Amino acid sequence: MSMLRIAIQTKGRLNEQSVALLQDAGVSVDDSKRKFLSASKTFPVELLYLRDDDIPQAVSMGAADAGIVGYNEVLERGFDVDIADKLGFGACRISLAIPKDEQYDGPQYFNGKRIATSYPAILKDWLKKNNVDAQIHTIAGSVEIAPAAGMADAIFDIVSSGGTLVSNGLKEVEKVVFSEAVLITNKALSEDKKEILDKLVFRFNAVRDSKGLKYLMMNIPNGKIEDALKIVPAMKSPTILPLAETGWSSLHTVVAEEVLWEKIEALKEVGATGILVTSVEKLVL
Ligand code: PRT
Ligand code: ZN
Repeated sequence: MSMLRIAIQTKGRLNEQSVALLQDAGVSVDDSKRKFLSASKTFPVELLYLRDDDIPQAVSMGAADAGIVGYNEVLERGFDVDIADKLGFGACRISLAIPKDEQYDGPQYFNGKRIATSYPAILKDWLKKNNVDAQIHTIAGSVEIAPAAGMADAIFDIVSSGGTLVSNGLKEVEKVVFSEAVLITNKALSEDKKEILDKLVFRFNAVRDSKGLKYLMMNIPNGKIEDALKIVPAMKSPTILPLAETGWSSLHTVVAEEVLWEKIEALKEVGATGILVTSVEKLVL
């Protein structure tokens, strides 16, 4: 039987969430005896552990059928792969930043400047689009120290909270690319591998759709059901079950976590009792 080979980051920022997402989707791999390649016993997938830099190429060559990697790497490397899913973690942007006391008046600021980056291809493209003539200095790590070290006038680097820029006396002036972890796939997957991929993407969606949702159960006097439903509009039609006690029902529904407390308060107000909240693990819409 076919197996879908998925490349994930060996270690680093995306490793843990990639493994967690796969696990939530029913693809568990014995992590204790981790080799560079390990097969799941629960789903026809094997994991190939690579540096994130190498994942787009591995997928475009077919050394892996799919990969989980930052969109920033996919864009920079320029290999021809498909993006099968956006995974909702590893969010960041690639931005231009300059010393904080400099006056910034638009892209032309960078004319004649030296810019340090690990993303030369994306930067080159942006400079060209904006008609800017600047020097690109490609460096592998610690790009943010380049200006203070006198190696560059500006940087083009990944930003998430912005804390690293601040602590290096820099300010973000252009947000060029927004990125998150994506599932990339080889362009020529066999039919049976495509079938595995489709199942996996379906499961990823179910995991994502359940994020931040709570399942709510309560007892409610029959005369108040209508009021309650105004507070918690159900996804399709709500589940309402009669209770043994006449005149009362049990109402079940799903609500977003951020509005949970206000919904509970409003439901109590209309007479709901015995309100029980549990988490939603998967949601298949
Ligand atoms: O070893 P390997 O080559 O596999 O890993 P790596 O060191 O090249 O990459 P890694 O693990 O640092 O990041 C993997 C991916 O995580 C990146 O390609 C992005 O898609 C994503 N990501 C999300 C980030 C960040 N957020 C991030 N903040 N990658 C790097 N950073 C860096 C950023 O450059 C800055 O220096 O973290 C620092 C802190 O950022 P602030 O703004 O929160 O201070
Ligand atoms: Zn890397």
